[in-house]
Amino acid sequence: MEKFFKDFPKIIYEGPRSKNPLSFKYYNPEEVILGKAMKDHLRFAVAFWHTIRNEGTDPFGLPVMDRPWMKYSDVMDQSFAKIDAVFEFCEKLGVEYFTFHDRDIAPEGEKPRKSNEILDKVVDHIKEHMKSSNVKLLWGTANLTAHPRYAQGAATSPDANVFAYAAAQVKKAMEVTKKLGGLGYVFWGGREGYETLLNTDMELELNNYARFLKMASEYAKKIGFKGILMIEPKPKEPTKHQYDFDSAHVLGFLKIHGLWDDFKLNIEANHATLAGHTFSHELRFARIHGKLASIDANQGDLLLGWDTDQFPINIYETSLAMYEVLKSGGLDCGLNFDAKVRRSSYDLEDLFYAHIAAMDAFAVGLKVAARLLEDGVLEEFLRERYSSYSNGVGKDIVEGRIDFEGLEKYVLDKPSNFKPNSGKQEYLERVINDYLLSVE
Ligand code: XUL
Ligand code: CO
Repeated sequence: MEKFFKDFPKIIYEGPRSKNPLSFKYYNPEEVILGKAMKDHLRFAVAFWHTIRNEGTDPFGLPVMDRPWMKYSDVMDQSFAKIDAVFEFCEKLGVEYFTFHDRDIAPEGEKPRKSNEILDKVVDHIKEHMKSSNVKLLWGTANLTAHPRYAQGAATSPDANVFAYAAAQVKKAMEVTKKLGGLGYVFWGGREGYETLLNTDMELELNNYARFLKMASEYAKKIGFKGILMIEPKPKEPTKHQYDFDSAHVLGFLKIHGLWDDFKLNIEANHATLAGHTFSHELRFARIHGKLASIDANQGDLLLGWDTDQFPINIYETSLAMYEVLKSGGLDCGLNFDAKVRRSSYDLEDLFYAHIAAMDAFAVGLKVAARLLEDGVLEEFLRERYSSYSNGVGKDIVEGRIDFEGLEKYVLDKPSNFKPNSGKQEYLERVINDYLLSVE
């Protein structure tokens, strides 16, 4: 039954020439690209916390968004209404997945036992919707940042009681994610970090974080959860230094602590920017290590040093991102719009415009990336650029057949003024623009 979005049509593909702002110009869900439907390449998800729960508060202002599902005085009625809203919104938009934190969908009770009971009621309501809907859960997670007990971290809190509260919360969140058929479960180290080393036992905190993650992974196996466990890197915010800084950092951490086989990565574009990387850098690093599982699709603002979580519309970035996704053989989960409309975009229709623009931006990205791959332009260039490693001394290096002495012998009587071929960056940048400008 339509409750909140009655005034909106079902959003459909109308092609690039359509003037209808409530239609897709490029996202054509059933269109087959490289043997797979667009919707299956992309697996878009609506993020509950931004799209349903966010009312536009910021440190300087009150709620400004008129969200009819937030207007219920009874807290359970409101929780059910929020679920009704997410299903209705996804169905109208033609998005098949959503993501949530435990405390997005259900309020906390006075004891963890009570919180679990409340959560179960809401999860049952979700299950009811799922019986008659195509909408599914991409991944679930726990909110280990909002409550005051987590003010100094959760798994890395200085207080073991907090570690226990966090463990109980994640245990339950994993159970409900399994119950709802989630494709994955995300660990974002919300306050797992520090403000000052003066009061921080970094060694204990890092070891505790690893202990926590190991317990989580063991529990997932114990309950037969088949989804992917993922860590979502972020360098800072809310803490000054977050332990899950970036892909390289997290993968090193997994290796050091014997967790390599237990986790993959959920890469967020804006977190890459905060770490001083491009989005594609983070995706590439994850991909070449076989760890690219999912994406939080958003974008930051290069002029602002915080996590602005804007809807992704930069087609240059989405194209290079989808290139990494295709090279990776696809995502285990999908593209979650961890993105919010600006505070001044408070109409319900702004939620549609934002998602439509982002879905079209990734559809363009997918098309461009598929053509780049089909034509093999970048791959051919790389093959050529690194060709000296396919034979002669290069092959000996790669295959471990030569040492420093052999290499010295190889160069000793060669001319000193050797330099490799041009890197041709501008040529390649133009190639990418040509592909972007000819997308159909
Ligand atoms: C915070 C962030 C989170 C995670 C899930 O920056 O990205 O919302 O995606 O906890
Ligand atoms: Co995120």
